[in-house]
Amino acid sequence: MTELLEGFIPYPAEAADDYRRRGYWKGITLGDHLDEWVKRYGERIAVVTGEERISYRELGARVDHVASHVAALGIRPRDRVVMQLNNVPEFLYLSFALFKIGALPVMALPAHRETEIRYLIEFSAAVAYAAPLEFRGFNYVDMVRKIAPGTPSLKHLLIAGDKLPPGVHSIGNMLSQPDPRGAALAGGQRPSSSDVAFFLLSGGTTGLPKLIPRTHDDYEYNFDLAADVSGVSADSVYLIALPISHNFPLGSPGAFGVLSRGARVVLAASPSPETAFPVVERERVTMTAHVPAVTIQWLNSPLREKYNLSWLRLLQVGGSRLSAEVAARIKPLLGATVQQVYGMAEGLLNFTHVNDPQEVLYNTQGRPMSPADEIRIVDWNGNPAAPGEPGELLTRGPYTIRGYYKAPEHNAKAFTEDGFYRTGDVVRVTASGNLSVEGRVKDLINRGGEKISAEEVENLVLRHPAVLNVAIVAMPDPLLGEKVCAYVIAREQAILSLEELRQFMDATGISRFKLPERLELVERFPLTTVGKISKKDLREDIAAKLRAEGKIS
Ligand code: AMP
Ligand code: DBH
Repeated sequence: MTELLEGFIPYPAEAADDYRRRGYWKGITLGDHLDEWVKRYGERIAVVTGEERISYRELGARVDHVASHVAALGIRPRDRVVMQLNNVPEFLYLSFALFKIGALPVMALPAHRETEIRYLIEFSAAVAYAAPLEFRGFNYVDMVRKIAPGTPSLKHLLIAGDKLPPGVHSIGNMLSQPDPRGAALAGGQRPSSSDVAFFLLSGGTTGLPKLIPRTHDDYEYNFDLAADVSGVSADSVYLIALPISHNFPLGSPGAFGVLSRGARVVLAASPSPETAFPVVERERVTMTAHVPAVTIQWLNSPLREKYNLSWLRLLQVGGSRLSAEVAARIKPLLGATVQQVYGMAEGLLNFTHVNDPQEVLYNTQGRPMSPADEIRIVDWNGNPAAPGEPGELLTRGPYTIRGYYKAPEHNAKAFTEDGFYRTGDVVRVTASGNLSVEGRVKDLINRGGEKISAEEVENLVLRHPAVLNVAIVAMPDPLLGEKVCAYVIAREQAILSLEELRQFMDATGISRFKLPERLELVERFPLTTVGKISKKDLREDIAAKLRAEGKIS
């Protein structure tokens, strides 16, 4: 389509021409790429889920079938669809179906709850919502039914699972019912490769998640190059244990990069050793993506001895900082080479390479994957940091966005005038030329890879009648890296416990991983020289307390 999606900031024409000329952008939509893979890899197995093995040919047929069904429902090019499917094949059928008709998935995570989902449906004016009926004891249809009366744009519920309640569309049934309008696809308006294909979510620094528009061209380059850098071949067997809608298991190289090579995607319900190890053994999994907390679980699990994990070649770890000690245990205990991945849904991906020396593999977060990735490291004044000194990482390139969707005010702060994304990460270039992630400028808590905006949590805590003021900070945690700690000044006479605060917040329907895990009641906050709350002092305070209690070393 020629007209731009409203609220989308495209790559400037000159940069786009350059990326095309240099062959980074191939000018092919994700739906057309899938057709190509189906043609090329036909009867090879594309997806394994439980006992079921789905060939490329079958995957292609199911995608087309679902595409005609959703088109027949009236879902049109550029309509937004909030997708909250977990690691089930329906995720792949529906996302590619939507890419084909040019409708735009908004990739929510299974852990999101009412607050986030209501916001995403409202903000994107979504016409449809897709989810499992139930996952980990939570009923997504009940949740969206609470939301729906307040979101008039929402017309269709597309649900995966058995025994569905009336009034929802079963994605499973779409596969078994005759194709309503095979021609819908051929006749419909076809998306162009420079259009937005879908939205990822960012941890965000202010309030609720931001929508990250990824185009067909840029995302294909993203997973194609990531597949090269992580050595995906037709024989690779890639386990998806983290939530598939996250950029890491989706496209770094993730499901899409693996499918682009004729290799095999194995879906697991959870990364826990109980669930994942039997699958790794049975399916002879050769590579997977972890956050550090999962790696630590795998390394410490007694089940490691019970299963044959010897096919595992490559363990990608990212999302939050992996400690060198943990990195060094991976090869001896799991037999796999570690690949550190420092990535972001906004674009830039950094990788260590399997042949790097141990010093690089264990102590750095790798280097940008594309020769066209531009990076700058700047000091507090925005001037280039001295070589080897830490500073904020800014980046621009053929797969890094130029702006969040419909967020002009935030974009003015999050991007430089010449289009660099301010990552908010403090990094340093090591002697080997790799990046070391040292910390953050942004006010985020990174709970084992889940990014939590301090401001979002603060706004919720402030609604509690006993709370006069609050500051949310990260507290160190040996397993997850960081957890949420709430410093609260209570109103006079008021009494507040952590349990009560958590229950109050839980009742608002926020994701549970965002709830404070420690409450510190104080009479005043430490202030900076200009009179702002000094979160630095609060972070040091809680770290000292945890050390004194023997909870961290
Ligand atoms: P998001 O922008 O929400 O996709 O989150 C990306 C952020 O996660 C990055 O900007 C980093 O702060 C953090 N991150 C991702 N990978 C790593 C890693 N390997 N080491 C340290 N931090 C990481
Ligand atoms: O944390 C992230 O967002 C992340 C980490 C590793 C990511 O988006 C990625 C790889 O693609």
